[in-house]
Amino acid sequence: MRSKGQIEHDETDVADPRELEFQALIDSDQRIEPRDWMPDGYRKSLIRQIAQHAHSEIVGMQPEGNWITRAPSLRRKAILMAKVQDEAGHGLYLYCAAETLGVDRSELIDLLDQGRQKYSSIFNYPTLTWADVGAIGWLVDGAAITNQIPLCRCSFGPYARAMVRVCKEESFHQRQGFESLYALSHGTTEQHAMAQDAVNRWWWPSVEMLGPPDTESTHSAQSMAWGIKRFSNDELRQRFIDMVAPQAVVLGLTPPDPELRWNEERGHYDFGKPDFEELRRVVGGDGPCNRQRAAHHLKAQEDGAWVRAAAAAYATKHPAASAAA
Ligand code: BYC
Repeated sequence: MRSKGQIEHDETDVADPRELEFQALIDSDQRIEPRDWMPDGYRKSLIRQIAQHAHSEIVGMQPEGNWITRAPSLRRKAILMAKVQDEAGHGLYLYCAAETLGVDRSELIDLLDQGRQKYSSIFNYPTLTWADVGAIGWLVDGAAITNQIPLCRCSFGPYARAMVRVCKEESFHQRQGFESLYALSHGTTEQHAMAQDAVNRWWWPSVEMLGPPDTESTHSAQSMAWGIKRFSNDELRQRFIDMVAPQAVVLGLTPPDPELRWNEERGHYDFGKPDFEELRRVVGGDGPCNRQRAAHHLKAQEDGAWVRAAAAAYATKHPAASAAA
């Protein structure tokens, strides 16, 4: 039988025995480890996706970091600081996972700063009020875990293992966002209005961040054949809507989608058409905050150069101490 991963090959291809072994591992749902042979396209695709994912975690600290100094209470400030630190940790696990594929994180970070690698569209939107922090936790982390739980079963071992801890922390982030938004929604009239306004602005970008529709997704078919992705962008989008639509009712907030309603026959929520033209524009660099996010990342890299140089010099002088740390 023709295996799923052979979709890009011509019938006349002479199969490389290493490729057959690789595909057999994928087809029997086992993990590919860094020491294993892998096709160049698989390696490249993973580096692309893991790097984009790592960059998203790091750039994703900016919109929420914007509210650390203005959180409304010490408790909210402590929670937000811990969450933003978690995102930094996720970025670091992911750069480590990418490094097992033979790249160095400094190369990836340079590619990001040169605009040659992407990060998630969602972080190019501004956080205008405190309620945006709750909306990000509920919707953005909600979309992120919908996408990332299946990645715990990704065929590449180091990526799949990194995702297990990331998903546990993201689930906690989603709950804190829900709780924060619930408090606002059930607070004063002004607080309720602020929560509703945040949901109005973050709803569609969160629905869109799961990627272009399947008909326009360039990588999905091959990534699914290789067991990198387990579900298509549209399947994940439906799962996300099915999760958050009933949660919105509990929150007492109305998603800005007049077509959102339960479809008994399908066993899913129907929803309106996301603005994929806007997604294309934002991914292409023309979102509300793309320039600000890129400039801030570059400045942080430059400002931190001396720390990296000092850490490297220390590691050279004291290799045993650095390995233990
Ligand atoms: N934004 O063929 P497609 C977080 C690109 S952070 C930007 O469907 P694929 C958090 C795509 O890269 C969560 N670009 O691609 C952190 C491709 O372009 P290239 C971030 C997008 O890879 C802090 C092109 O469009 N999560 O949780 O099959 C605070 C065609 O797309 C986007 C991840 O990164 C987008 N939204 O599927 C709070 C998860 N969508 O590369 C929370 C890992 C598409 O050919 N990544 N593109 O130039 C994935 O699962 C997949 O890469 C995607 C896209 C589902 C995002």
